[in-house]
Amino acid sequence: MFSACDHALMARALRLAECGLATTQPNPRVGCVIAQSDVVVGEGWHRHAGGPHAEVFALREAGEGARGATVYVTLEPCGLYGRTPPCADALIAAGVARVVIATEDAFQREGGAIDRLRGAGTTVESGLMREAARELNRGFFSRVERGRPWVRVKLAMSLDGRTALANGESKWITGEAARADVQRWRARSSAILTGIGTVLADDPALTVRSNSLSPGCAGGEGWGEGAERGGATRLVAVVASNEARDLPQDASSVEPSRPRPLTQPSPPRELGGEGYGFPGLVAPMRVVLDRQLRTPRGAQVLNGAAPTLLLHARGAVAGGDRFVQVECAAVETGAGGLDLAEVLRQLAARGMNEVQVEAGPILSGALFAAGLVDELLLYVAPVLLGDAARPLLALPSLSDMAARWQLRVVEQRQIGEDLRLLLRTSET
Ligand code: AOF
Ligand code: ZN
Repeated sequence: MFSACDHALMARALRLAECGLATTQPNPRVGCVIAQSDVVVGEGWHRHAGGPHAEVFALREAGEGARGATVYVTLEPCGLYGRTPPCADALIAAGVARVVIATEDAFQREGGAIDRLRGAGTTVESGLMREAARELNRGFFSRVERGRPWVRVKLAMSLDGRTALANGESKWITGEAARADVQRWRARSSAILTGIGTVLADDPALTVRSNSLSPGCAGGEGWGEGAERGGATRLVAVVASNEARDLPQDASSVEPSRPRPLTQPSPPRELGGEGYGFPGLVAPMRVVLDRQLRTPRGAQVLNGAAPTLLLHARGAVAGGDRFVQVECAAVETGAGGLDLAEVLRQLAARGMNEVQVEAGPILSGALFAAGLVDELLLYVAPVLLGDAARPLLALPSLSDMAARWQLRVVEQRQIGEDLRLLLRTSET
């Protein structure tokens, strides 16, 4: 059903979508390519919530060139009025002949975009590179389909599985490259979740220090895994030149049907990089599970560098005025503290897609034990810390191997002197 050219153009749309990795929250990352057979006439990606969708940028660039063209879009076009008008109508008005979709969008279930497009005589095909498209928006799909964010637990350990000395000293187990890498994973997250124990022990800022991020998108140095993804630039036989270019915002400046030079997509430069030096970055919200509201005055998570949410037990009282700058919300408590499933429901209700847990062994272990972890980002430093040092996770002891937590290695890589493993827990 799909040709090699279809694959290459959808791969390019996926790379474009990656440009929004740190900027589209709470919206999905979406890319779009419009082509007349194998000639790209327009392309775009979604930059930020409230702004035009990927399809609109691509249609603007294609202008009249969209008539009779094929549209490759990484997410089912919207059929509903949201913050912007439905893309289905824009595609019909532009007279495109065929729409190829990588994956459906449960959020648009009521939208009826596909039926509307077909009703207007447009060919619609779905499922090209679906897995890659779902991978790009694991968090968005998790929130929309399961009502909870995608949960990634980040941990760093020694070769012998220890995270800190017995006295709690844990700084610098991993090297600088690994610590910079963590920043990139933070940047793509909607929230960084920690516990009051970590706040009291380490006083982390949990912000994105973006001088370690490069704003280059899709496959540049800036992202954890972009480099070996994609391949559209090698596959599509329409490369006119390698010169860098900017995506025009004004359709009138575009020559229709001009072969597009398939170079690295430019980052969304028109967005200001307020405070972070990274264009358009949506600063992840810092979320602290602080049952009794013990976060001390002067704690770095209370600085104004990013939004902060303190989740506490019902009836907890904050003394003084130290939380005036941050948001506090009550969560039901269970046997072991705050109800973690409820915490995640509340984060989803606030539009959180990907949550990165950077906490100690107790909170990380409790999330594991409750079956609420999707992904483990594990840095392994080539050091030994000895028997008295602290373990990776506090998990209940098992008497039966059948009850073990089974993970699957998704990726392994060396980062500086350390190893990085990405593991997943569920079938997702
Ligand atoms: C995007 N970008 O390129 C596409 C989206 O109300 P809005 O404008 O924020 O629209 C959000 C929804 O639109 C989003 O959740 C998704 O279902 C759909 N498609 N969204 O932000 C895009 N194509
Ligand atoms: Zn849309």
